Amino acid sequence: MINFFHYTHALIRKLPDSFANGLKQEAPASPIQVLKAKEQHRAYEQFLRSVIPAVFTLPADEAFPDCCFIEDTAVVAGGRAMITRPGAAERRGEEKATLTALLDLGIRSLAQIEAPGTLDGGDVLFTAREFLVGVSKRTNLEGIEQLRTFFQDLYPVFAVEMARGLHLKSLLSLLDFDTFVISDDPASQNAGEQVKRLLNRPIRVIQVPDPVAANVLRVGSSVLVQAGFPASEKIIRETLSGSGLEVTCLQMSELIKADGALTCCSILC
Ligand code: CIR
Repeated sequence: MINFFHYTHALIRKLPDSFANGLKQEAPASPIQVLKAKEQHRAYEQFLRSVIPAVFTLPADEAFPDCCFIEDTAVVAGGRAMITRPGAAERRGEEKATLTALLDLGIRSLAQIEAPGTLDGGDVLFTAREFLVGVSKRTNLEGIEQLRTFFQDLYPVFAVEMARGLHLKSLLSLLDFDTFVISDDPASQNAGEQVKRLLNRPIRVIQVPDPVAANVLRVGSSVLVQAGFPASEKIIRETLSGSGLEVTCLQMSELIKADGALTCCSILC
């Protein structure tokens, strides 16, 4: 438990030239600037390299504009990997490169979500004790059942109904053991209420005003937060004050336009 956030390996995948053609819930207010997106993604990679000993960068595949959102292609925990079957048909196939990379990392206990199951890694929040999995447009009950079966001897799986939002981790994320971040958005609050009911132990829920800021990435003693949301950043900094955890802010404006969050650009194990 004590080492939970101290990952030794990370997988990331380059941001492709075709990035602007990726899936979006809504057309962004201004067009995606791909070169800027690449810079932002490189800064993310640099951050990971500063806190994780072994970071492996997979090449982009131009046929998959969303391929940099590698989190959606596998769930890795307890030395095992569940390769996903992404909920968006356009993204099916991205997971093949992740499978090869995880085999190269020496992970031998692998399974794959089979049709009609679908599951995106962005819907899977691992707390070190259990999985919380969003039932979303991308992840269905069949996919969740397959995840549950694969990990049944290690971790329980709890399904969280999502009123709205792309992925569960766009509604809430983990700041520390038993400390979750949610936003003022009703869908995020609803997810937070369900998590409180599902987990039979006291948890702390921190609320921030900006929906995008509900997705933080905790690695070791660092917490990565979205730059550009000062009110949310202040709350997170105040929460962490005196904890020994260090906040790093990254500007990810171009990835946000493609519904990308901070957790979605890596698989950590
Ligand atoms: C998609 O719609 O699939 C991508 N444009 C964004 C995926 C973001 N993934 C994540 O937050 N886990």
